[in-house]
Amino acid sequence: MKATARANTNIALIKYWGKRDEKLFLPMNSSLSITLDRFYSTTTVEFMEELKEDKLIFNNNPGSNEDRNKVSNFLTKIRNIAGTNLYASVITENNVPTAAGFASSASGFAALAAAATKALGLKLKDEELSVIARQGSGSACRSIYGGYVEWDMGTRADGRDSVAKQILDEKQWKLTILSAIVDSGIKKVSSRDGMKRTVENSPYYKGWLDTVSDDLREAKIAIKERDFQRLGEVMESNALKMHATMLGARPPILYWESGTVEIMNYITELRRTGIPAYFTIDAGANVKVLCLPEHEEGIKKALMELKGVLQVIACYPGQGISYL
Ligand code: 2P0
Repeated sequence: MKATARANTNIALIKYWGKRDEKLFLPMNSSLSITLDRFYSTTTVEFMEELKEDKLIFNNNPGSNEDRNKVSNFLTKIRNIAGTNLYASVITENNVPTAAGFASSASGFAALAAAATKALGLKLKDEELSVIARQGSGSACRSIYGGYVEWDMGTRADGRDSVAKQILDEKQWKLTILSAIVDSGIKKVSSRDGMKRTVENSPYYKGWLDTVSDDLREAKIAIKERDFQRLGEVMESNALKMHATMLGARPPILYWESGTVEIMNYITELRRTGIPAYFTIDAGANVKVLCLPEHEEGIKKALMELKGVLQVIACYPGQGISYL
């Protein structure tokens, strides 16, 4: 009753921001992401008769109480599906800069869902696994698949149709995603709390909901036609809109650091010189820059020279869940 799975993290081009059901992790809008090849979580789950509670080892350390509770609550959902009450030992290695605007919860819960369900002998389709992973962390439902992935928000109250699907595999369009790390500290407001506050009281949230499905439609057309400029423009605009909703919340949420703004200005300038590149920012200070592989080296070098940038890592579209 033991299995190990690896899941890559993903970066949203069209963001998930806001829940309509917090218990089931049902989103207010559909979203679209690229699974990245360089950042991943590897998780081993073993269910054992002798355990009196779930055990967690996270990057060679006992996890925090909060992490343990999240993992345990999630495992209970899987225990209920499998009809078992055995506790498990969970050992997870995160090759993701945690809590710095990289979605470590996406790869973490995708790997945990895959390892735990395999350890219990459940034979699931990718879509069923996606629905389960979603209930650990919304963005985890996208990390089941490689390449370009859409998470359909669904309409059902039980969440069975709120599921991700691959729209293009990782080999079908090679783009570069440069992850620029400007602040590796613990972020100030979790995305969970940030999105909740925005839904509750930002007057701009309505503007988000009114336009995000058009953004998604446009991004899908751009991907289908391999139209880089169109994809970049809608991605960047969508990220800025998401951050604008947070600035309108009370108290406001600002994830950007000076290095964040430096990169945004640099990328905007770069486009004026005729080089296409676009940025996106999640619930943190780091910036991901989408560019064509032929421009990757030059842009990476220039980003490294910016004052507020600590590190730049090049990623490409990566694969979905694998079992080790
Ligand atoms: C995304 N983010 O689409 C958006 C954009 C951050 C900004 O999904 O509460 O860790 O666990 O469902 O998935 C990060 O939020 O939140 C996220 P929960 P999650 O990638």
